[in-house]
Amino acid sequence: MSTTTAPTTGLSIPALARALPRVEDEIRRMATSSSLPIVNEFSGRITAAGGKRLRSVLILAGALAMRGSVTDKAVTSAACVEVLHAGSLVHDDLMDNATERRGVRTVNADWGPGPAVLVGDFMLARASQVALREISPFAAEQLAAAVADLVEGQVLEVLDLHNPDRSPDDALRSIALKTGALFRVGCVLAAHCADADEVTTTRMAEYGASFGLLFQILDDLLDLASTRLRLGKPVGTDLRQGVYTFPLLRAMDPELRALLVRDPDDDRVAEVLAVLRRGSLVEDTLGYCRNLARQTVAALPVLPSSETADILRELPGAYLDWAATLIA
Ligand code: GRG
Repeated sequence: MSTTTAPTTGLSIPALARALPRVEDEIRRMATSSSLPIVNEFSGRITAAGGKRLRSVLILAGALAMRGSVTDKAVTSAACVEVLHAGSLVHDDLMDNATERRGVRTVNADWGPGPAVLVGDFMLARASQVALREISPFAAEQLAAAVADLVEGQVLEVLDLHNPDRSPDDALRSIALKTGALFRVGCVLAAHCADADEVTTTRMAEYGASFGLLFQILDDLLDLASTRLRLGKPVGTDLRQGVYTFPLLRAMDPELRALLVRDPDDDRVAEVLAVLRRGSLVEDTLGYCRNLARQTVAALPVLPSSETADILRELPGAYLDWAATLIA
């Protein structure tokens, strides 16, 4: 989903639009804070290349909706989450042998696998350090727990590579950790920075976790049901890597199972995608996601009436509608 434009719901709100450049400044400061220029070059490259900044939008909108303003700590929280996210992408690209991310060359492609481990580690360490020093020990602890979740989610995915017996629930467990945890912690930090009460914080955590699941399931669906032209990147990558995702596992039947092989060539990938698209993959997954989007919104705490609270209510559905437009 990297090169297409995600929904910009909310960016018409001046306080939100003003806060995003502050987050960018913080990201740049953190990602280029090494005493070693070469580390700054690589850590700075992936973070400067952008990304949708969806996690930041959620954190800033959450802070605005709960407190009415975006504090420096909320800005730093968004930047820490983005730098952690980018660090995990550096490691993910290394594991996938990817050569491009966010339209720029990956660290592993340009500098090698060992340095990619180190650059990702630097980014994780710096984000944790800034969280401890500039937000709070609670924030640092929550972020560290989210990193552990990301790692466990990724381990679960690796353990199930090429496994056609992986169940949809197995896939959900993995993505709740590898993607849901960072959305969740972002919303928890937004509540923390807004001095929200415990009930509000718990509900924001549920909203974030559920949004993360929705986001990842749609990402997985697009890899199976969109096109290179619409998506701006190749499709079928999960199949090539042996990652059998939630939408595919729900569509599993004997015909599909017989087509799933290790290292499929282009013709086999095209055949699997064609079988999936002829069936109810899209309808089934979008139906599941519509329900999940409703659950996500229902998890929101009671919030004072504001434009930003409306954004938090609209964003899950807007994201789903946007993803649906990318399906062939
Ligand atoms: C040490 C933190 C750490 C992680 C190591 C590699 C790994 C374990 C975890 C991978 C987690 C991962 C890459 C999950 C996928 C998350 C995801 C949906 C990424 C794409 O997010 P977007 O589309 O990306 O928001 P942009 O580029 O828009 O920010």
